[in-house]
Amino acid sequence: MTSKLQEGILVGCGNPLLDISATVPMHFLQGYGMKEDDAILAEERHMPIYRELVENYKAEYLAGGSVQNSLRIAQWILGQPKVAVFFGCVGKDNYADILREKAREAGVDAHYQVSTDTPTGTCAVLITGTHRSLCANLAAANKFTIDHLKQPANKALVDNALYYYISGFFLTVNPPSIMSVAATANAKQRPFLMNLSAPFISQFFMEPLLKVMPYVDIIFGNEAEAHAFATTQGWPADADLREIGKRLVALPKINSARPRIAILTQGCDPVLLIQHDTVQEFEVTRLAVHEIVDTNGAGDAFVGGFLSQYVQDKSLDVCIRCGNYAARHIIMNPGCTYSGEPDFV
Ligand code: 26A
Repeated sequence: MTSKLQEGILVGCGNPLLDISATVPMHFLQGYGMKEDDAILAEERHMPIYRELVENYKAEYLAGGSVQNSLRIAQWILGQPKVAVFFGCVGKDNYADILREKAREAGVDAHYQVSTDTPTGTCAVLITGTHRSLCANLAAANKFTIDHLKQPANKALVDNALYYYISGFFLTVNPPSIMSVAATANAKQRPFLMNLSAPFISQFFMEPLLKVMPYVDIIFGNEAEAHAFATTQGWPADADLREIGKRLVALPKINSARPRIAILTQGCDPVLLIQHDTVQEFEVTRLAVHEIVDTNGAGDAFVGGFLSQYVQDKSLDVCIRCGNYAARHIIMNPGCTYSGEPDFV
């Protein structure tokens, strides 16, 4: 438990998704043209996956959606409800009720837009050993509109926050909302944090990503996402993660008084913190294979742990240590869920 923070100090926008998670054989992935440790948007040909997981693979239902995961984890560590506010769009159905309840239990102040004609989004989580592959059917999540953020009560929440976090995933849904939150953050000189989220975001949504990048104070990503960004930008093919990080922080920035920071994770290899042209490494304590339940949500949990300290104005090394702590915990639990009380010190 921490000292009292302002309610709603942290605002996030994203896709509220219910995860449908199961362990599957490799041929199941291959049958759908999917790769291990990837994340994609569902196309028509992927639609049977969800029913198959439930009928043939004893699927579990878990609260998901990348930003909402991060905020739930931040709340778990903070132990004070309603520090984090979440915006996203759900349907009017049982899945939305589950997400709402899980957000509430965690202490996240979720303000969902509700689509009456589209079901709540789902994400198939295909577990193969220590890998996970995600296939999101955004459904109602894709119906989010900027009007929701313009409603007076929600606008007040955005205006009053001191920290903002939006995933790259949300670029597939509503770039104008992202630009509007980024502009608010910039006008008030408050940090705006973003995530590269998945290789396909850099591959197919580079244009809106580059539009928002000048507003991004902290960019998160893993090695595959950073490499996808570098490749799409045409950066040298032999650029390693350190070099990519340095180039990410050097991209144009509106508020040049606060230089961009990049934080790049690489599974059980050290986390890289890149500021200016310096790179610092943070060791990750490696889990034994038998301790791993699944790696779904590990990246989100890292960000959640980071945010829980960042909103308390802790130093970056404490933030990153807490990110590693949270990711480790989530890997030892199904999906992006936690058990017991946090014991981060
Ligand atoms: C736009 N896409 C593809 C997505 C997602 C997503 N969250 C938002 N948008 N694809 C997968 N996820 C979520 O990522 C978490 C693991 O990092 C899943 O719901 C899962 O909980």
